[in-house]
Amino acid sequence: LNLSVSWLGMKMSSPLFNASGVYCRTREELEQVRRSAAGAVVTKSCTLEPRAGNPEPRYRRTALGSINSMGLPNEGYRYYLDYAQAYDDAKPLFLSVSGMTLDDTLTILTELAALKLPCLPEVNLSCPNLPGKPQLGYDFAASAEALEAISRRYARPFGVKLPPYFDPAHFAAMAAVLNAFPLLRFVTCINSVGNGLVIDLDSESAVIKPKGGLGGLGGDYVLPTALANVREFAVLLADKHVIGCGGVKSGAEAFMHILAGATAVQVGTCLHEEGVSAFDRIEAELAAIMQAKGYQRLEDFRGRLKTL
Ligand code: RRO
Repeated sequence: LNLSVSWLGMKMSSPLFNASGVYCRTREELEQVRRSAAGAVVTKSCTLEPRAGNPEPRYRRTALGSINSMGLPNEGYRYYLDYAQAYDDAKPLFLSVSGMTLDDTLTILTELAALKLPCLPEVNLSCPNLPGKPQLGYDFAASAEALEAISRRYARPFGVKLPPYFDPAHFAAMAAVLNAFPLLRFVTCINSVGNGLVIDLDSESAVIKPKGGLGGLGGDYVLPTALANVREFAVLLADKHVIGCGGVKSGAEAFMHILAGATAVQVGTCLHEEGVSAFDRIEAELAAIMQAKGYQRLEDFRGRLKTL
């Protein structure tokens, strides 16, 4: 059985890695993912300056997943560039970038390019938790403008993290934007389902403090939405890779993401709750499913979703 993935000149021994935001803010957390069974490592989305993020409580586990309004807490991009410069592992490293402005993102990417590191950026077009700042991925014209500027200034392969879309017209509109940029080599679907409200019945209260309780949903809540986004973009972006993210907590969901067309699969809420041993468990479960179905490699079923 072979669970390795080769893509964009990189080789991953497993299709699983962390979703940006989980286990990746500090060097210690990044090192835990690097030393785990994960096939790659992605950093917390970074900004020009370090940020403390939103007031706590800002993450809560629920019966069906999680809600968060972290507010982009991070150590500032130089910290992650330093980590990338010192990084010496065959396991691919991705740098998640989420400038507060397009100019900030371009500044970070320009420095990344100058360092010539073997580290692909995943540009975050979809943070749902910055008060007063809409998710860029929901504005198709602004997304096109950002991708245009990134393609011009960075001039190297890159990826984007997308918000979930909920309508075929929006899949088509965003795909048309994305397909205009050949340097855009991968999209990660999906970020959290933004601005849900979890209410605690006993206390009659929201469960997180920022934005009156609104926050991004992850976990079981989002699996079908994540799969739909992976599937639609895998079909619409024929020569790009789709990285699946959303609701993966066992080998079953990882298998479904790959069946829907994902090249690799990120783990968020489950990793937050279980720690990096989740990678061993999920990989073993995925292997067992493949074994039972008679699949030897991920390519044997990737994208081969049946429809009725
Ligand atoms: O830090 C956050 O609040 C956050 C970000 Br940047 C993101 O992209 N997605 C998310 O669920 N939380």
